[in-house]
Amino acid sequence: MRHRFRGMSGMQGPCWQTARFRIDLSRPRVMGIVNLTPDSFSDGGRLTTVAAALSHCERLIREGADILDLGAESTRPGSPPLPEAEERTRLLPVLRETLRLGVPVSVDSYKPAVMRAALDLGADIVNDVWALRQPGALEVVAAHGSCGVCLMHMHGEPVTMQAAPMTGDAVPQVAAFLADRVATLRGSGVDAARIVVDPGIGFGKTVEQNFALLARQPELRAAGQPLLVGWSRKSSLGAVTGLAVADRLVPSVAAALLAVERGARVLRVHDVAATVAALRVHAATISQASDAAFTAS
Ligand code: HH2
Repeated sequence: MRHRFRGMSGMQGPCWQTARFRIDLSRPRVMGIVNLTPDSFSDGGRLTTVAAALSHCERLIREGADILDLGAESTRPGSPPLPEAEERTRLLPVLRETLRLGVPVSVDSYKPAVMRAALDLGADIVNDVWALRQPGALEVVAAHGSCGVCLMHMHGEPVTMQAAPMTGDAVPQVAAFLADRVATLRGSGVDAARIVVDPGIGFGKTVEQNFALLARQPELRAAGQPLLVGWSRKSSLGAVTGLAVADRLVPSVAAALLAVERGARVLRVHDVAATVAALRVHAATISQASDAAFTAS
């Protein structure tokens, strides 16, 4: 088993503590999306067997994914909730296999029983679009002691969120929500190093609000935690480019890079290879910028 993160002793900068790995966030990390769903908005119905899912995960890792995010229920606007038993049936057999791949594995679920089952199997991270607001969810994460958690902002719920999106300036509202959720978790004994936050692009927000969250992303630092963002193939990118979901690679990579420029530390993406290539360009630029600064001083 390869361990990309464990054993990185002397890690000084930002990091994300997860069940098996302490992820160094001094450089941006790529979280590869693995949708085990029949109905996800951009890639549903592709990974219908454990073998297909596993081979997709292996491909994402070859392309440079630092983290895998397994989701069994679509949260696209209008999607109905999935029964818990069905979510477990889709998720757990794939999780069991992917935990052998040597990278942190995140589970995209808001149901406490599914989170508990995934953590019992050894999942590293809970990625919750409800930010642990479902009854019992916070207790599951707090009781675990070391898993990582991503707290995402969502206005309303998937079934109705786009029918009645947020009103007013989304940025301070999202920042306050995330800061409040972080404080609640900290108050329940969850160590700050375990927590990242996410503005929830597309979750009950207008196109303008989503882009305000990108333009003014540094204001979200008020939550005091590393930022994860998920722009990949989202409809706001379609709204400003006119491109169909299958053609949103370039806008997705552009948004990811803009987010990194504004401080994002984890990018949740479908297209890992292209995102990793863009990040290499970013890293090469950053290294020259700091060299220049060093030479000048
Ligand atoms: N977006 C989606 C699902 N989970 N989790 C986080 N933390 N941040 C996000 O932006 C986010 C998320 C929706 O995207 P996708 O998984 O591609 O689609 P679907 O929900 O239809 O499966």
